[in-house]
Amino acid sequence: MDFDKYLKLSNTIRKDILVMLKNAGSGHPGGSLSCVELIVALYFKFLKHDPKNPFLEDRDRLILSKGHACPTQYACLAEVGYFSKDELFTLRKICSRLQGHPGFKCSLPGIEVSTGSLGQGLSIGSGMALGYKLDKKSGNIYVLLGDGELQSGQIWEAILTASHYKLNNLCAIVDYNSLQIDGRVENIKNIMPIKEKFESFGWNTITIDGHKYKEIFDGYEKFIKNKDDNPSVIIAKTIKGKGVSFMEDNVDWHGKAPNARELEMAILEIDNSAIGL
Ligand SMILES: Cc1ncc(C[n+]2csc(CCOP(=O)(O)OP(=O)(O)O)c2C)c(N)n1
Ligand SMILES: [Mg+2]
Repeated sequence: MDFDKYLKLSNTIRKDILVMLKNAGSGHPGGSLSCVELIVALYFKFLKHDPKNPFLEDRDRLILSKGHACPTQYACLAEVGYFSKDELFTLRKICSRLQGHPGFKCSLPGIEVSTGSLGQGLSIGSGMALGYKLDKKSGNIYVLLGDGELQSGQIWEAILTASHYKLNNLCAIVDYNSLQIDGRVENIKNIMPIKEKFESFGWNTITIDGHKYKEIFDGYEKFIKNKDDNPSVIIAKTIKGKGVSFMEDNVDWHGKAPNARELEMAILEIDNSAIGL
């Protein structure tokens, strides 16, 4: 398969994220850039959705549990046609529908739930997946989690709940970039081995490189085609700040906006890159 279209989209979305953050003067570049390919593949290939009808019955849903990465989701939603790209530049402004974390009450088309307080998204996603089962709806629920976020106890309650209720319509995705707000996950509170932990709770596990479209596509297809009763998790190895050399794997870029000069350097790099190959 030719992934050219998706590689171009990666670059467009990365540039949008950085311009939005520079314009806002704050935000989270590292964790936004690490999940670009994972989110692009959903909105542009795998989600059953309709940008002109955001509340489509039986739609697939994405819950951005690591809500601070919303610039990536906003940029994808605009690019795929939920709202105008001009609105991206209202990020983090007073009265904007694009707040620094996704807000359901902002009525931005495509946002299913408010997130940003880490640890809650998988519980919400499990509830939605269970609701779909009870209503005999065919859609799937995807929940994007941070690796640092897996330190929250509530996540493990949700992991237990999802296998108990046989939520095979639920796909967790772990953006495993090895960094959290203040350092390396393994030094702050080690979560490894994640694969074995999920398996011991009765989940199917799929391990991929979260920047390679071939592996991402295979991972989502495996989840969609799965016929057993288990929920699935895609453990995606990623690089925080991916695509901008001075941000990559650098905890300093967890939560600050680039200045004009840094933005210029970043855009130049992205324009000259062919990541995801
Ligand atoms: C309950 C809660 N505690 C603290 C924070 C502040 N916070 C925002 S991002 C972050 C680090 C998250 O790390 P990780 O889940 O690994 O995300 P990523 O590396 O993808 O940015 C923290 C602690 C929060 N948003 N919610
Ligand atoms: Mg992380």
